Parts: sequence; C-alpha cells; structure tokens
Amino acid sequence: MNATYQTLDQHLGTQTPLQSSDQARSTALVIRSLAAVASTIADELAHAALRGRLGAAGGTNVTGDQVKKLDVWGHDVVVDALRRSGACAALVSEESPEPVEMPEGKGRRGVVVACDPVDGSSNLDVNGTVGTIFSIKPSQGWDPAGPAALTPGTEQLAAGDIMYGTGIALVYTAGQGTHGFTLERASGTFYLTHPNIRVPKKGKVYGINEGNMATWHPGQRAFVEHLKTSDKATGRPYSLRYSGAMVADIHRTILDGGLFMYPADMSDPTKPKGKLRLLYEVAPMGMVVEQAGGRASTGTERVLELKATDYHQRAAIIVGSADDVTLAEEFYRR
Ligand code: AFP
Repeated sequence: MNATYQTLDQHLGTQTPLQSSDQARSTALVIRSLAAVASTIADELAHAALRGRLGAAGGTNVTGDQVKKLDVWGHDVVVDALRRSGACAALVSEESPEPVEMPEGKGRRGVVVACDPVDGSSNLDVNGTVGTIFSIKPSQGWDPAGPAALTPGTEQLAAGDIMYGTGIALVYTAGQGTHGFTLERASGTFYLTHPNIRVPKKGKVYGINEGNMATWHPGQRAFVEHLKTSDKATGRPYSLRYSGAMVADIHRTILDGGLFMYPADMSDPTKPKGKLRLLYEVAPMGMVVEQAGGRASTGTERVLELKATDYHQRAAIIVGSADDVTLAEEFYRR
C-alpha cells in the first residue's frame, strides 16, 4: 500500500477532541471497532446471494419496516463489535425496540451509540448500495445508559458512516472537520483518501423521493419546482439523483454538493411526520455535513437542535450545500 496515505488509526490520534478524556478515548475505540467489522460486513454483502442471506427475515422492526436477514445479521455484528470494544454502555439500534445495555462500557468513560446497522436495506436484494450509520454520545455514567442517547444532536462526540458501494468508504467527524477513508480490502485497513471534506456552497444535484410530492409542505413543492426550472444564470435545472440509501446520497452530496431531502409528510398539517430516524440517521448525517461546511435543516429548524423523546423518533431533513439549504428554508417561510 502507498505509504503516503495516513491510516484511520493514525488519523484518530490526530483529532484533539479524541485525546482529551477517557470518554474521548472511548469514542475513538468505538470508531475503531466499527471500522474493524467493515470487511466482515462487506464480505457478507458480496456473497449474500450465495449464502442464502438475501430476502426477508420475517416480521417488521419497531418502525414498521420489513426486516431483512442481513438487517438482523448486521445488528448482531455491530452488537458484538461494540461489546468487545469495552467502551460502549448502550446501543440504540434500528433493529432493537429498546436500547441494548452493555455492562462492559458502564461508567463515566462509557459512551452510548445509536446505529443503523444496514441503512438502505431495501437495496440489498437488488445489489444496490447500503451502509452503516453511527452516532456517539456521552453516557454521563448513567445506568441504564440508553436514555443518554436522547440528548440533542449537538451533544454528539462523533458521527459517521461506512458505505458499501463500488469501494468501501468510511466517513467520520469528531467535531474537527469531516474526513473520508477508503478500505484496502487485502489488509482490512482504512486509508485517508478524502481529508477535510468541504461541501461546495451550492450544488447542481438534488435527491428526494418525488413519489411523496403530494404529501409535502407547499414550500417544499415550490422549492423542488424551482430546482427543476431552467435558468442558466443560477445553474438550474438541477439533476435528480436518488439511491434509496441515505448513506449513498449523503456521500455524493458532501463530495459534489447539492441536496438530499426527506421532507415531512404533511398529509395532516397539524402532525408533520418525518420518515428517517432522528438518532441514527438524521442527527449523525447532520453532524457529518455541518462539519464539512454544509447545513442540515428540517425546513424550519437546525436538525442538530432537535431533542428526542423516543429512540426511534422520525424527523424531516434537508441537508447539503449551505446556500441550497438556506434557499429551501426561504421557500418554507413564503
Ligand atoms: P431502509 O433502511 O429501511 O431501506 O430505509 C432506507 C432509508 O431509511 C434511507 O436510507 C433512505 O434514504 C430512505 O429510507 C428511503 O426511503 P423511501 O424508500 O421511502 O424513498
């Protein structure tokens, strides 16, 4: 391997926020432990069709999604990795109704992790891109520690994702910028290929499930119409790209700019309903994008300031290039 690339291990050692306390070191341990299982997950994804791992596991999870065999398998791999890290006091996972408490990580040095082990699982059976999303917060020494995950996204010590695409990428932030790594499969080592990612202030691409248009806020509908209207001076129309996996859409957005949006369902305007889960999708991706110079909003407020009352709470998100998100918010105010 070309020696010029810094490894993830080396890079974690350069992040000041990860050196300052036992809890900070626990955060780095958790990131290392999730990175260490990336090869295992990638190998299983690559051979799932040959190993009878595709298809439904039967039943739905706490948020009503059909559970895939690989969702359950992925959850178990993440639980095992976090237990072995000895740094995690509790895990909030998409595949577990209640937090998984971990005695191994109890005490003030412990952290709580919120995780979507296999994000984009509707892509699994069609060989599409999927990922693992993680968010790390202080456990505050609480026991049970799960409730410590309900604090606002501004309390995150670190956040990131692993994307299983053409290559295997890991992106993380510990509050000192957002950094991208690529897995060298033979050694199982992540190398720093995208240091200090900066989201372009304005993009040319947007990602949204337009099939939901009828349920959107009028400002959201007008904004998407605006993006689709031809106007050379403002670089419109924007192109539409939507993968079905938030990890992949966010990855494209932080590197190329533009927007990923999953707005609220406003069928009942008094009860706007988001789809994506706040603790293990919206908040971690919001921190990753903000630390790369972008913005993350619900359309009316900063997603990192949302406080959760439920582990699987949903929230709306409009995230990406700062100027594009700001413009979207203007359309919501009209
Ligand atoms: P799954 O993990 O249940 O496939 O959901 C993926 C996801 O949470 C997110 O990754 C996608 O952006 C979004 O849902 C796709 O939702 P739609 O299928 O409603 O477009």
